[in-house]
Amino acid sequence: MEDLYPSRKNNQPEIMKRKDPVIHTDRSKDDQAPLSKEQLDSYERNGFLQIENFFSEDEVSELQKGIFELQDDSKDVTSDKVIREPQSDEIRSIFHVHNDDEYFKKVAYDQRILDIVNHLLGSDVYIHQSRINYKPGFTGKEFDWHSDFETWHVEDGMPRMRAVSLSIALSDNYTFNGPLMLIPGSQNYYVSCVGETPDDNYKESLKKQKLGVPDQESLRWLAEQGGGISVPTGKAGSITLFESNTMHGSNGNITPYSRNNLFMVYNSVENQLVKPFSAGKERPEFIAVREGAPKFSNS
Ligand code: 6CS
Ligand code: FE
Repeated sequence: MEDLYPSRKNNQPEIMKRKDPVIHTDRSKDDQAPLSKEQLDSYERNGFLQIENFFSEDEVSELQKGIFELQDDSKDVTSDKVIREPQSDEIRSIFHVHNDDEYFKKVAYDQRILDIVNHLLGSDVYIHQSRINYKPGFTGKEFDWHSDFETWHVEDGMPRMRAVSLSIALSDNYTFNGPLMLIPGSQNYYVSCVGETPDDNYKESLKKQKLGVPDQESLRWLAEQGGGISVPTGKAGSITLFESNTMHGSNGNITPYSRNNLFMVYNSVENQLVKPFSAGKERPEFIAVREGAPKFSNS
């Protein structure tokens, strides 16, 4: 299959134009969308959309209980799915929760969410990746700038930009506790990065990503074209939807306030994974679903 978004193949970075729509249902069908025209405009223009109070207070309490129970149960577990911080044993992420845990499975396939992502992706969808990210107060570490799509394309063989990430805030997001930062408009440009992907790169990259982090000049350019950097703050229970190629990252957390979220990636069934575009072997199923994913539609 043709590589429309080459990266980690050349020794010079390059900024290319996006070759896929941002919203995959025709805009003439806005009136059938579970989002308002303003929300769709904003997602299309900025590459992300925050919806406050998406989950009720009761739902948030249940979700919080769920993530902390799982964290506690995983404390002494040695598993590739449990990612620890680079310098300590603290849990940074737990992967594949939509599959391994009945409660999170129910959340992942919440009909309100599916209606939105079905519309944005213009097809049935399945979950490509899910994880809980824990960023504890005082010690939580950063995520450097990246486009998720770049990694999924290069390392997982995701052909097109037709996936959307959903982050459910499970603690209040302030500007100062290491919240998600996004570059508005960056979904429209693809930064082809340098560097060759070693085997089993994920063992390192899920602790600290190095490959697929754009060069400083490209990042500066992206921030300039987007008029700066956005930080959606708000209460636990809000959600942020962001397009697979939107450039994002987050700072470390030296405040006393933790920042936790449940993160799920929905991919179009018409965009299923092929062979990695510039990495050797496929990453494991718990990071990049290939088989047996249930498909969900809004019809
Ligand atoms: O590897 C992944 O699939 C995800 N994790 C990181 C650290 N970067 C790319 C992507 O978001
Ligand atoms: Fe990411």
